[in-house]
Amino acid sequence: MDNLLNQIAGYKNEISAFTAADEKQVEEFRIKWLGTKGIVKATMGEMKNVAPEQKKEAGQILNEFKQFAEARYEELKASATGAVQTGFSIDISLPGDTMPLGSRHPVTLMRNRIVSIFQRLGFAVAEGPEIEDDWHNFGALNLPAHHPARDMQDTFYIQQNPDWVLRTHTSSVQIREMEKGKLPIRMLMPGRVYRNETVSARSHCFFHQVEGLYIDENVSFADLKQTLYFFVKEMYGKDVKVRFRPSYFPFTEPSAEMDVTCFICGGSGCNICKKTGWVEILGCGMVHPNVLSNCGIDPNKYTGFAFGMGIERPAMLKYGVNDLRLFSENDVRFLKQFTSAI
Ligand code: 2U9
Repeated sequence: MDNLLNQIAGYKNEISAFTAADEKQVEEFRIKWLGTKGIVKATMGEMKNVAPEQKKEAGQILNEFKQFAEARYEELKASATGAVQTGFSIDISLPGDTMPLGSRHPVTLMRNRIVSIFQRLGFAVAEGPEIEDDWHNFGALNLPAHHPARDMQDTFYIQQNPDWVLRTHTSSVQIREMEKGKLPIRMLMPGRVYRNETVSARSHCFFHQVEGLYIDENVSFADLKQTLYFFVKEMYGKDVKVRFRPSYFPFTEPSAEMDVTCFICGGSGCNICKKTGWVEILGCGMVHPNVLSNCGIDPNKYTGFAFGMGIERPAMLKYGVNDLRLFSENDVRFLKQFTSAI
């Protein structure tokens, strides 16, 4: 009887210490301990060797041992099945989780459209700082101090240094490219610019523009027109007509503004074109000789053309946005409407 008690105590320790990594090991446990040829059954068989007066007590101990082994088996089974439920099995017939799709900002979408058209003509993209010094934003662009045209662009000045401004156009990037002295230049400058204007549905204190610059020997106004015709056909379709109106910019001479037949009403007159049938899309001109000299380029040898256009307005027309402020509020209800736009 003592032998049997010792044996059962040893078995119980072994059972308690056993752990199963998976269902297969649980089954191995069952066979070893509770199977028809298992240890529990074999130990029960020891009853026949127990003295008659101890049989009652031995019976209770053996039953308790059997229950102990069965309880451990149930425990092992439950935890092995639990592990499966918490992530190790995959039901490949279930529909997949949908990944939330981000979206590009409508200003980025329009910028990319514009940039990709000029890239096909060989224009490279350049970027530059948004805080500029007076020379790169104004001086080099034929806008010396007190030039009345500086008032055309209400400027934000940086308080710590009155020589620094938030750039009012990306022309400052072109100046930096020209100063490098590597010609010819065929570049596009997209970017954010700042003007001190009251924020409303129709105007904002910052917006985005794309400017272009082409400088080489013998660049003419005809090159400017042909380049912009190509842009307009690609952007608005081949049926759109174009007109140039004389204009004034300090950094170009001659200067012009370019209109296209209204792509909303087709030229018959609507609210967008103010019943004129024409929509202004960009300003342009031949780079002023003073600007070339300011950057160390000989205006007798080189000529160039430049153009500039805002991005928000064409984006508003294309995507039907009626308030400029929506572009900078980052309201996800607005932004997620562009998930499928390209
Ligand atoms: C250099 C020389 C000349 C860039 C130009 C315009 C005309 C123009 C406006 C369009 C709408 C700015 O976003 S907007 O408000 N721009 O009309 N921009 S010519 O001329 C340059 C640029 C760089 C060195």
